[in-house]
Amino acid sequence: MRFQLAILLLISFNANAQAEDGYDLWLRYQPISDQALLRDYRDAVSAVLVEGQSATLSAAREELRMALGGLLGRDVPLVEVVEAAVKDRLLVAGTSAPGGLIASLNLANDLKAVGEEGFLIRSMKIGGKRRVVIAANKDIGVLHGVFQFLRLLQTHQPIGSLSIVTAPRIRHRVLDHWDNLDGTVERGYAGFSLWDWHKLPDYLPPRYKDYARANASIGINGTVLTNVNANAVSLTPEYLKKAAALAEVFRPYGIRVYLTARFSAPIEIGNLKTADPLDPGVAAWWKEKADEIYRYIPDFGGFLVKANSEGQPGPQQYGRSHADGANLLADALSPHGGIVMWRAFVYDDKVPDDRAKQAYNEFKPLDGSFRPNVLVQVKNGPIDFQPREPFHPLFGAMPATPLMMEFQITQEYLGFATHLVYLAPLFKETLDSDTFAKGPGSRVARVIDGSLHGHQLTAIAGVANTGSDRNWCGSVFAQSNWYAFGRLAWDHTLSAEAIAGEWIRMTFSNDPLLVEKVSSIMMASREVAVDYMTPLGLHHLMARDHHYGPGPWVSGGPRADWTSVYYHRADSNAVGFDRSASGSNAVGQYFPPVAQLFGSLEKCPEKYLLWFHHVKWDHRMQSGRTLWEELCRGYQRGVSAVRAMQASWRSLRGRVDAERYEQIDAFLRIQESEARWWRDACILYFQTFSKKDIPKEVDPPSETLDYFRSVVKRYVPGTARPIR
Ligand code: GCW
Repeated sequence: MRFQLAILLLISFNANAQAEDGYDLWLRYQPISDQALLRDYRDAVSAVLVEGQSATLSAAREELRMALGGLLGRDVPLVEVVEAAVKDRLLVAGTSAPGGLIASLNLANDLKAVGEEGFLIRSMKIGGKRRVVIAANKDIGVLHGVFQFLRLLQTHQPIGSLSIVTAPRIRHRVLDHWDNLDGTVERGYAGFSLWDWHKLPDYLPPRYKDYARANASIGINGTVLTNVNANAVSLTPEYLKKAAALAEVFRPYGIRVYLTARFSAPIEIGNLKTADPLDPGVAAWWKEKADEIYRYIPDFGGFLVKANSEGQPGPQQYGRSHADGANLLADALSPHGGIVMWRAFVYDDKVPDDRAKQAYNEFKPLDGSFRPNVLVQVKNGPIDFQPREPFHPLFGAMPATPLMMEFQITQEYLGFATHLVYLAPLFKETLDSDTFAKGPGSRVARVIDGSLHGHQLTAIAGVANTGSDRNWCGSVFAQSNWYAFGRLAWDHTLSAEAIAGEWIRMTFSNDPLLVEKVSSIMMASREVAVDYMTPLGLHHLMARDHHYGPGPWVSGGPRADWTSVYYHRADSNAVGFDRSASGSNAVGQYFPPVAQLFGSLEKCPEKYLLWFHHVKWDHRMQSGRTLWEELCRGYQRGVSAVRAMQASWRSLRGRVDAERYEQIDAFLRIQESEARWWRDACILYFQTFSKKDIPKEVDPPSETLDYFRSVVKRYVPGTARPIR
């Protein structure tokens, strides 16, 4: 008896643990406990009719069945024809394909606004009955609409008089996986790759479908399966079959597969002597390769390419330009409708110019020379996904070329998965920056969505933070960054706060106190990380190679532009990189009002101060304090804020399931201790230049500088490694 009880307890304990281990992401569909709301929802959706037949519509049905069953605590009948449920309040979803109920509703005009992937959701009276209608032009729009409707229920929104019309503002909304064929993930902090290449194509675990569901629920419609530090083997038939199997799983969810193309593939897997883009044999090889890929994957999206950057092969090896390289691949893909996403992340320590200027110098002259199916993929800032960067000067500077955004969702420079850093404020900061390319209002978002320069081909990519960890992203809060990327890719006008609110409600609960506290934590968190890592425009201070923890002293080694001293330029007088007209003149790459703002020591926003200026330690800041004092206080503010985050989280004990609560609590402890590590190491290091006392309101360092310099971290996850 006792034994049975123990087993029972064990089972129920495990069941609870399983239920909240983070696997379900924001698609938990937990029962709604607010009885009034539950009655309302049950009343509004007592049956569901999804019109039409396709794999995508089956996915919509399956999602509705599962979600409504969970949320409403009972099975909601899925009916085939409207008569069967005529007495009930019905949810109707579908396209206006002839013959159906939706076709009879005269929505044609409204549906013009929703394009191929968008949808409308409307409360309507049909035959005297109240109905919720989800309508779209294409099946995938119906699926997106279903997810949006479920989001309304998950976040406890009123659904009595709905009138939603939405379409994505950006056409290709893509996750870039830096996943290697050996299962490792470059800059991945959530275990190994999601793609089990070894068992593909035969074994397709449920996780692949759940990945597609999660992406579809936030409108992501593409996935680059392989690392930009590419391996040509991924283009061999053996691996194309594997990629095709994934594409098959993702297809009903509207997600296309892309691959990275290693520029030297014609040599490595094609036995050619050259990869010269102007060589007819090379062009023929890529054409044949593209044809072959489309035989395996008829809706293949195209190629993402990193060329002539950080040791990757590229057209410049043959004296050709990036445009020559991109156009070669574009011509191979264009008969099939594929696109090339050609990265602008190029810099070379042999070039005697500021690294921040090199992508612009290289690409701006090529404006207008790319094929129509090429996008140039630009990182949000001119260096490399730092906690804060000004927007990349290429945005707005290449009007004749579609530029796409590359954000990093994985937290390479933001403490990895254990630091709680909500990235929507970072994404928004870039998207909302005004380039002044065509006068005021020329925001980066308008470059990306094509509206500024009239481009139809538009795209945005996020470097994924997913992996084999049960919770997908290495931590629950890291999931919010995947979520936020997708939501902003769909609609960059959404606010970071609104997105956080949705995510919190779906991921934790609708408990108002919890929503408020977690939202405050999240909204502050990016600024907090900037404070304890790189305040006032400092950048690239992290440890060498693995980028884990502080390394402001990093110098020497193979390349100057991989050291910290290259970027902070501290001396006994001052600190910061002079990119003004008297320095590298990187400011000159921006349009005049921006160049003047950034270029002036007095006017430059203090958050970018040391990015653009070499500033004296006793320079007076807006606060009246010296730069040195402000720097130290910034570091301290960061640490104090993490402590406040911890306290706020702890006040929520009991409002979150124990498993996730404890993990988050433990991760916040890690974050607090690493924030101190950053603060102490950086302040002590910079003090060797400023020779000034540490202000008294700053906690004294716990160790000596020698100690911090001696810290060696081994086997750090996500570290780049040879891929061949
Ligand atoms: O941020 C740097 C990373 C590299 C990465 C590179 C890139 C994939 O440290 O690991 O390589 O950027 O974006 O190409």
